Amino acid sequence: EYNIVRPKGYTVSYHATDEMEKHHFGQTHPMKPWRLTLTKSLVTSYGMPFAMDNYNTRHATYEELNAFHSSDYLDYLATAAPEDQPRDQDSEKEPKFNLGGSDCPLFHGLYDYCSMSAGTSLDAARKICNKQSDIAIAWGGGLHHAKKSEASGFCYINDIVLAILQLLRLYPRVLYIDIDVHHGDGVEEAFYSTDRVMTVSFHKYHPETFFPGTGGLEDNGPKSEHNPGAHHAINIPLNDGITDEQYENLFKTVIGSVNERFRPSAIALQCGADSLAGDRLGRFNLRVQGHGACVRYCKSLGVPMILFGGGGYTPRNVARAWAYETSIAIGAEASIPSTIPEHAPWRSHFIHDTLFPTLSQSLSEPRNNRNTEKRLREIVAHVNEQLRFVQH
Ligand code: ZLV
Ligand code: CA
Ligand code: ZN
Repeated sequence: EYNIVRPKGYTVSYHATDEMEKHHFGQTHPMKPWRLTLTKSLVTSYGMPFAMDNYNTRHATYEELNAFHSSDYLDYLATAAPEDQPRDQDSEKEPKFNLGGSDCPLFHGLYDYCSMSAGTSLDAARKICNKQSDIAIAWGGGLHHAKKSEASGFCYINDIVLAILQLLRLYPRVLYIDIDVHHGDGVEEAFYSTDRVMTVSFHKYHPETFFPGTGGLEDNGPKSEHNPGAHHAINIPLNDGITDEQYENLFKTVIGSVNERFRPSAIALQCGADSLAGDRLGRFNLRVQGHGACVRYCKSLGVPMILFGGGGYTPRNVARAWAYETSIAIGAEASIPSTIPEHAPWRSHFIHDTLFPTLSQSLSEPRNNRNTEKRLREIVAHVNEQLRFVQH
């Protein structure tokens, strides 16, 4: 109805399931799976499903999860009950595998939730490998902190690592890019020692006060020159309040150079929406347009790509960003009106009826920008220095 047509010459697939969205981390926990429902409803009210292949995701199997995660960890994840949660009183009960703390609580249906998130990303990766999609969208994935044998920062199963392992069966080099406000430590660690995956994370960096505290500018992979992974981890540590203009410039400069040197055959882009202004946990001043510009730039590089979700703790803004980025994937961003459709469910939940709120609409008080132009130039210079070591 908004003149949304199938893109000519390429295919976009959308991977989701209503089942995942019904799970709850707990009343006070910032991660709200319901944001996926809000995203899907906005995408649908704009008529975007007509321009994509839409798939209902299945659960990933134990064997599929086992491609990265240890059996010990998976067995505990599959059987641990919310009752096993250590309480304040019985402090002798230590959380196993970091499960059951306040960041990674045990809740009913946890294993189902995790295997669906992974199923979404694995389905996306398979569509790319089969050449049935050029861009595959998995907003239910993007859980970048999970480790081989440990839950971390709201993440239990690292669906991104699982998806990249699939891509590596076909594609010689995969570029992982992470625009979540947090450091993509789990993905970086999983591919630390290989030169077939380059990881680039943009994040707020402050070791003492901001999770997870890793991802400094000088952390570029194994220090030994004999290790193939040397120079293949790129970290862009940022301060509070970065603006669209600064972020977009930095993103295009860094990713442009990385693309030239590394020549990726596929891209995995984690689109965590907690880097938007007004996010409950984030600290940046990005608008939906600035966040989306990163997706548009990656699309312009012309290699197959998976778009993952990730963080994002102000659901109405998560839905805005991921709906806008879906429109970029299908090339419909010029065809969709910036006013949220009259018939969109939960329309009043968006507070402002635009897809693109201004900074003052997103934030009650403006956040000071602590990123100087000088520091951003130093970051670019350091990245270019690292890339000199990367073979064409
Ligand atoms: O967006 O948490 O700071 C991908 C992602 O990147 C911490 N966690 C750890 C270190 C000590 N703890 C604090 C424990 C807090 C437990 C509950 C919250 C509850 C209410 C409001 C905020 C938080 C919170 N937790 C804020 N930051 C944390 C981080 C984890 C951040 C994970 C980001 C995940 C999905
Ligand atoms: Ca990041
Ligand atoms: Zn995050």
